[in-house]
Amino acid sequence: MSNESLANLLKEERRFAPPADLAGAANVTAAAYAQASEDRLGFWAEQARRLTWAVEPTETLDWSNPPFAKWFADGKLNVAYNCVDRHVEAGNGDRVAIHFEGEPGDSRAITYAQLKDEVSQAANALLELGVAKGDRVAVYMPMIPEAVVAMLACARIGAAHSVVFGGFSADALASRIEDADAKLVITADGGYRRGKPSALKPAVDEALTRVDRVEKVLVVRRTGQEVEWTEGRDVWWHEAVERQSTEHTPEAHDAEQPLFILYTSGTTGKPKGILHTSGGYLTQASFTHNAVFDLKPETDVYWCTADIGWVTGHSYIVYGPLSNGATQVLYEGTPDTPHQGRFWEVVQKYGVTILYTAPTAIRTFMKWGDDIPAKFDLSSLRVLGSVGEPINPEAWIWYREHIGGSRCPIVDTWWQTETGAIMISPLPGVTETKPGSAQRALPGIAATVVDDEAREVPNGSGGYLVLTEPWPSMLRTIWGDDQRYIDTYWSRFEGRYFAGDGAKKDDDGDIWLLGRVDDVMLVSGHNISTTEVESALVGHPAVAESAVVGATDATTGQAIVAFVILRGTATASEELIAELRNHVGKTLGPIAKPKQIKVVAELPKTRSGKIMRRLLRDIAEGREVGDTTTLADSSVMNLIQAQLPSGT
Ligand code: 6R9
Repeated sequence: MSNESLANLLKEERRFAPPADLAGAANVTAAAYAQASEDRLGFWAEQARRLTWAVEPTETLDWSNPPFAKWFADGKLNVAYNCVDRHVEAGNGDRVAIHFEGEPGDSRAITYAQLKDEVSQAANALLELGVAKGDRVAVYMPMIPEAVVAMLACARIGAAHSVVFGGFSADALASRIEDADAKLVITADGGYRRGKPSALKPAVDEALTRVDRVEKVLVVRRTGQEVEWTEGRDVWWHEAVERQSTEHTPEAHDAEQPLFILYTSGTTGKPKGILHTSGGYLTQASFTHNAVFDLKPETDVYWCTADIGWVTGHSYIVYGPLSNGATQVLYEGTPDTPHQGRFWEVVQKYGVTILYTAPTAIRTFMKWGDDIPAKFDLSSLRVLGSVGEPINPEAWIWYREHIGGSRCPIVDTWWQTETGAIMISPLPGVTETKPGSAQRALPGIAATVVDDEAREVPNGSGGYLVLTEPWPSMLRTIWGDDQRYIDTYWSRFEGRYFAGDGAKKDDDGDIWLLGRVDDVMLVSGHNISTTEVESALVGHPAVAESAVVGATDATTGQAIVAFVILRGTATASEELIAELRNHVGKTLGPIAKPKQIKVVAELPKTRSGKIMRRLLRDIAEGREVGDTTTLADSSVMNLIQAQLPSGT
């Protein structure tokens, strides 16, 4: 994206100042940037004191063996104690930790005192089942409170959890169980999805025909559906956990005790087991959740719509919010069951004040129509967050107007499984926001954009996003493969962390994310980002969503092929396609005009809502479609192919 002719892409001029009342009472002010830039390690040492340590750390960062970091290494703490017990000890045991809303409409409120009892019981049960400190436990669960309890119980006893998306296949589950060498699997009979029970246990049974180190399977009864039972191996949660004592003394673990492994979906090759540890991870999860969402634990009702199988669920459902004593909503199901207003009904029911969701969801709501959220009372909302992909400016504006009542600041948060916590984001009481930009590295974080030769690019230019200093919640390695950790993240640019994302700095030095560098297109010698063409398309009133890929082309090297989903009111026609091509040409310049535009009903997405462009490239280039195991819905590819005339 070094090309001059594209330097003015995404000319987005709209600006939104933080609301005065929020700015006046914000948890974190502009002073934090200055403080952290003067003394970055001192700043993080201070943030670590948000937590309760059994042994206070005296050392902040050990970077003597880069890229292997140790943070707060001589400190000791218990992560579960920090997320649960200490709030009870501080007199907040009666505060609701989790408002659980099941898809069928069943609900349950769990206070911090109850959560403490349940986590303690689960910890006792894990110990009884033979799990010890240092072991790994696989968690394959629906979005129910027991999933949170299971993760915290592991943390409490010092076993690392490896959460695998409930939607992944037996194959994907087996390879992750094997790679982490998990001893126990925690699962459920099933969960509710799209109005019916969806089984989980059969995938575990099948996975365990392929791996032999798993000793026990702990099964939560959620749907009551029939399950196969392996005597001696399978244990019901309600039998093993509920009879345990509610007393369990949390042991103080080292700050660098492994907390969890989470596999990144990885578009190619073997999935990478990203390893996170305890003290640094919790420090940054807690700090960022407090700073970016401006959480006031006494009054806010927070809701992150992610699945716990995604890193967003780990850091912003479990560890960030609970370490901060938040009251939050946990929703089991899909946004359109039993109706397309389900999310807004939940916001209204619980008086949600902070909502954190993904661009893919926002674009879906746009497609469903403005009239749906308009039927609900959303006036409790005060901060809106976005994560997972670049948010197109038009989706950002829609989110602000139709969900945020044109009053809530939007925080577009850039981070990764590997970074563990938010890295680049506006602060809601400080930043004048720009639709489509994550803007600025948080206090204590160092990020920039470099060119091919690792030179920092000037404002107004694009290149590769890099992180230039270690940060507390950084991944410590790839589980079992230190060399791959070095090769993947620390070898492209000497001494810097290569995130794999393209980015641009605007004239103010604010950062705009442009998508994965593997997705960047090269058309007649020009680098063009998929994100920018997609945003131009979504900027047209007929388009709800789009995915753009570069397909091999004899004359131009790559040609831009766009897949679009139309808004409810629009119909496909040759005139519309021509109009969309011209619209992109006008917005971005003629070079960015898609050669082909294909109208489709769905796009292939991962469970966390990321578009899998690799699969669309296969279609655009007329190849057999590649590995679809991490797709949320594998039938989508057939649907797309069936919709397109053959040979296109
Ligand atoms: C948290 C999470 C990481 C990749 C990342 C980038 C994309 C996430 C983004 C964003 C633009 C944002 N991404 N947030 N791109 N703006 N606000 O998503 O982790 O699943 O590991 O994905 O997601 O491409 O590199 P993970």
